[in-house]
Amino acid sequence: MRDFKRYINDSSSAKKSRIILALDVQTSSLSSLMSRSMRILEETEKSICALKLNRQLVLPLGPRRVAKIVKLAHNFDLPVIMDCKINDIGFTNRAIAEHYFSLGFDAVTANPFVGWVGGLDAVFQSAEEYGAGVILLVLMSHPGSFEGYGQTVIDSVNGETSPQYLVFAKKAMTWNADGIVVGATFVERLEEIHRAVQGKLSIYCPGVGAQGGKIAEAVRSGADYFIVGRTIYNSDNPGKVAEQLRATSVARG
Ligand code: BMP
Repeated sequence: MRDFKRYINDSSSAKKSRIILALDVQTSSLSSLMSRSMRILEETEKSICALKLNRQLVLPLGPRRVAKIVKLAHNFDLPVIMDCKINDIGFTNRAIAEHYFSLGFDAVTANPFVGWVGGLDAVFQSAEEYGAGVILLVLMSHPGSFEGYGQTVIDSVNGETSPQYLVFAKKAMTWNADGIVVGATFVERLEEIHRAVQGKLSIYCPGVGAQGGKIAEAVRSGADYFIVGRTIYNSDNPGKVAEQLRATSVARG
């Protein structure tokens, strides 16, 4: 059975890249959406270590075409993450996770706000059965993220207070998650979370480029992988931009 952490780590070493392509392209017709998505993946595959799909691609394309994109990525030895941010009761969560794993996805994202018992336990069980990964949202990249992930919470056992994102980072370690999502837009918080997880969890950072975050700063603050969409696929030359980002993602100092 495949281990997702090893799969993406090996891919990252082989490609010398920490860039994950977020293929969120939007076009006026379904056929151009498929061809453009495939073309951008082909143009960038040498510079990325994984592919991430979100629902703005999966909903219009449907399962059959999505499976083709997943297969193309696998032909390039790239793991594929479904960014479905699972967020429901366990019964529903399991069904969602199983549909994506059956299409060939190697990992899903999920929201720790729903908790473990009767919530995310089903996602982790399903992932284990399929040899897939689960990546948890710890601090999202948009400003409103602090309304939830940035709240100060009180521990019901010892009365200590801490930010919600640190509680989620600790839960992610307890639950043996395959990684956590932290916005590259908040480098000080990224550093704080990096210290808290002590290298035990890979940190996936969206928010560079279009959302204002910077790869070099986030690397210094403990980011392991960068999720990049618009900066790559909206450029005139996605292959060249992905290659520039790849070089920055692995540069020292
Ligand atoms: P872009 O580089 O175009 O901003 O894309 C970022 C991608 O990462 C999008 O698919 C978005 O849904 C996702 N994402 C994010 O931007 N912030 C988060 O906190 C979590 C995400 O999954």
